[in-house]
Amino acid sequence: MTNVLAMDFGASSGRAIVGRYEDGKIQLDETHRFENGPIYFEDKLSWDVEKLFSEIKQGIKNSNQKYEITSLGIDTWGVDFGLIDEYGDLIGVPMHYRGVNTEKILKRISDFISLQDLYDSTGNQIMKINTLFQILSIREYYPDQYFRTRKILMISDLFNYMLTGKMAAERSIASTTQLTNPYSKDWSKKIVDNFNLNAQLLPEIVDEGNQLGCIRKNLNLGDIQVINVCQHDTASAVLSIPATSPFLFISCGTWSLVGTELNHPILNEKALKYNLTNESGFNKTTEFLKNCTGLWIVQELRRNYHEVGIDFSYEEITEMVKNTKDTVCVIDTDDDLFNEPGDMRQRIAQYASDSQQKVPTGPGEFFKCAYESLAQKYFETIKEIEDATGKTYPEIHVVGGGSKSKYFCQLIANVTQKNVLAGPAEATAMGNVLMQLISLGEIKDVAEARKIVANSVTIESFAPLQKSKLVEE
Ligand code: LFR
Repeated sequence: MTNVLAMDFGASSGRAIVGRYEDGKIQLDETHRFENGPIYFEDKLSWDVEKLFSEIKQGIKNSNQKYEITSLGIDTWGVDFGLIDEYGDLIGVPMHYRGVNTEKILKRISDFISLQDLYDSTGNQIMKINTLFQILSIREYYPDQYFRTRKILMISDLFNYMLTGKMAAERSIASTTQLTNPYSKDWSKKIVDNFNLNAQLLPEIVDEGNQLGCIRKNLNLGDIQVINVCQHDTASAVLSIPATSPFLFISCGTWSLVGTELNHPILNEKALKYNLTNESGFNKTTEFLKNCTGLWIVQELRRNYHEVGIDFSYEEITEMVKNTKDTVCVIDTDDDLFNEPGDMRQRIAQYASDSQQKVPTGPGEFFKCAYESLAQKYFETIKEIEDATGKTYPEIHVVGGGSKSKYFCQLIANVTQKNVLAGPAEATAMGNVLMQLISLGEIKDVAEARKIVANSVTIESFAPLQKSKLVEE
């Protein structure tokens, strides 16, 4: 039996999960869970790096107490990073993308490069949270910090550095920066030059599976190898999809990443028009996808009710939604209005009245509006992906937390009129574990890894109800 540790940083919580591999199957065991909400630092939403690093150490200790751990990998969401000074220390506190203010910088991008050229050079969907725009804002508003910087490390690379003392940029997380070339998947010289950035700030890119080094002895955490897994959570999630032929996926957590896996990027006019992104997956595959808002709105609604003393479980939410027979308004879940933390009921109400729709009343209607609007967004995005790739796909793999809701999976199947295959729910942790096992030589390659997932978890299938039947309902 081989035990490896996946540290997964999600939007509300971080977790230490041990993957136990034996007899062609993987079992996951959560050994530590902690809050990962942003903190306010000098009025800016930020990463609580010191606290999170002690949670990583706690996660390693708990896991070591239960099992003999061979290696460790860290994954996080994309785009956020820390700045390292000439002494190897972190400058200030890394900003959290939900609080960044890059609007003014974005308006001036065309002074440096046309949007078309920016897209062609990086393949990335233009989003105001992208690392490139965050770096440019720091240079503009905090020049003292920018000019003291010697290296820029994405958050998962930063934690790896704190554990091992080694700096590197893992390829999949680097591909979320809008600073990499979509073909070579290395740093884009063109972008670095156009924006007058210092190329020395960007660490060497390493492939997933690279063994970065052992945890520093003085941390007293044992002899554990740190492996560069697919450190972008989405890339780890896609790696775990037990598909054997081309497929669509929805990696459904706080964000919903709706896309397909290709062996080349797509940079045609349609891809630009639809704002689809090309990011790097395992073995330099391309994840051709759209970053859509995901369960974020549902999570915020839950938090809104919690604040007034009402705690809804997901089961209760599903019941309420099913019992809400009236049609509800449809919102554009990607509208900027819903980006930041806040009262989603008030924002949904505003959206509904601005768009001359019926304003929801009561929790059932608010939650139903969120779920139905998400499913509608997936449907539209899938049409865009099929149009840009020129292919149609009969099935969608839904992975991540959202795959646990039978109601939601059935709704997605009905709205998209495609079969939904749900699971694994712990896709990110599973992908993280798989990459470590591949690196350690325990699993041959990704094809074998995906078979192991199929052996290890139950994949539930949802066939769409025919459109005519849906109308009758
Ligand atoms: C999902 C994700 C997306 C990325 C977004 C922000 O967790 O990593 O792929 O675009 O978070 O970084």
